[in-house]
Amino acid sequence: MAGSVPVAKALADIYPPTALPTQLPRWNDLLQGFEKKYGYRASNVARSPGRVNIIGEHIDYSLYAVLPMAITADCLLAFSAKPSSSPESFRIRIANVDDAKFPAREFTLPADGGFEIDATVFEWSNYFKSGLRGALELLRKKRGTDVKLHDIDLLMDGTVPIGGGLSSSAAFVTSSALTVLLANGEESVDKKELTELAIVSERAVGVNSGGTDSPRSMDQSASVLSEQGAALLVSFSPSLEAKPIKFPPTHPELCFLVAQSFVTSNKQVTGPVNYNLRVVEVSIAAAYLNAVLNPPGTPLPEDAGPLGISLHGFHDNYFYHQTASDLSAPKSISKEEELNKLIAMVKETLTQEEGYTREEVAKVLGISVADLEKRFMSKLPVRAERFKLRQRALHVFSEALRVLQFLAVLDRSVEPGATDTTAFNQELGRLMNESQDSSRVLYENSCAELDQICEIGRGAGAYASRLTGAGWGGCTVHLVPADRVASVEEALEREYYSKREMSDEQKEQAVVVSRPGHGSAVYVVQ
Ligand code: NG1
Ligand code: MG
Repeated sequence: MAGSVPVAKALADIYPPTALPTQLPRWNDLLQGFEKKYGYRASNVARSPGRVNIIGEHIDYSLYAVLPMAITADCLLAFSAKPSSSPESFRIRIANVDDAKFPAREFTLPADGGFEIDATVFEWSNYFKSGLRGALELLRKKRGTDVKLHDIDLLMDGTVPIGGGLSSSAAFVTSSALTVLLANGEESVDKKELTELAIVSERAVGVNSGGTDSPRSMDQSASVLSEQGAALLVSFSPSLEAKPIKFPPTHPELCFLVAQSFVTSNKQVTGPVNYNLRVVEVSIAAAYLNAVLNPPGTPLPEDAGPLGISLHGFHDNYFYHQTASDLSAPKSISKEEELNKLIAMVKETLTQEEGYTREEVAKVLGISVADLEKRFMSKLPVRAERFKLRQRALHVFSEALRVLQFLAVLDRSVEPGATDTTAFNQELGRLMNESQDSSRVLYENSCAELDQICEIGRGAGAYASRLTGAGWGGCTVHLVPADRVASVEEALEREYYSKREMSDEQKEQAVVVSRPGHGSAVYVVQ
């Protein structure tokens, strides 16, 4: 996770060879556009990609590791800077190649960084401002309060679809912060610092917060820290860590195809019956298991976090270790074995398929219904008669296990003599398909359209098709051999997209094909 954001002298340092024919003209247009707009040439381009989660869905807020990757689609910010003429303020001019949709903005801001960002309205330049504010804080921390700030001119080109579950926001915020740091004289930017500042900055914009404070850091981590040809294992405990996991060079034919469903699930509106309800359900399930399986009086952790409930509930630091210490098995049992044990315990302990009422849960926890609601549902209001603790817990533990199994397959496939790539791909595919089954049946975060898209993908030759991101609509990811990409795209068009009313923009953004790509980079214009 250490090191600086790489400096690129050529586009080949940023994209895989297959992407160059489309990227070269795009970059030329961007640089020419900058010169035309501002009357002089850009000095640099800051670049951060979008991301897609390959496997590990709805387990980040239980603090289990997830496996996203950076995609080719990205946010580019061409920029140039000069020292501000005033010590009290500095000027930002930011424009977008799509100026009909994202009109140019100009603002003069106080040098002390004390400016507001109105998160209640959608304003595209807010994402820049939030990266800017985070970057200024870091600069002041490093250099003291009297940093001499620069005026910056920028032109943006973003290809990550907005609201498509590919984290266009993280791409925009990280490239903005990177720009501001470089424009203000940082010679190099530490990747870890950039990631951490972007996580905090994006929270401040407040958009897409969905009412939860899950470690959404997977987005910024994947955008900044990814390496070409590798997925990124993001783990959250004991602290945020990210480790590139290489796909074997013998898998050149593997592509990830991301297909939108164009069913939208607005977390703000549907949270009480989907995303937030799941967060509450897993927290209650952890408390229930704790009460039944751990010695009497074992408390729930006090550091319940900003929600006032424990998002740590399922993680090894808490329930899992305490329970594991009760087991006769030696401490050294593998994580896989521990997860398997947990799955078995859930099956024995949480037997009610139909779910649990508030009264039933409260009784087992030894608290009143009012206390249960206060403890688990006051910060995240939910609407539910019954909580499906068994199914949600089984999903979390089995999905965490699948992430480990996915890593193990990748590990085996890079061993010398491992030549049967098709067998490995099929195994990776099987795990991703099982993830989809678990989402559909146990976590119930799929929907008819996502299920249909997955069936179409698999039918047309994908090794795997699953929803990615929160679900209930949104986006799917397909593991596809390169020679089947066209057939999967055709099948999706014929059997899904052609049957829907779609705008031209949606048609353009429906499918994105990518291999695991580079994270953030800065390009120096020659
Ligand atoms: P998406 O829908 O890609 O934003 C959301 C959460 C993730 C994770 C996934 C489910 C936000 C911003 N992100 O992802 O942290 O919980 O759902 O795996 O809420
Ligand atoms: Mg986002």
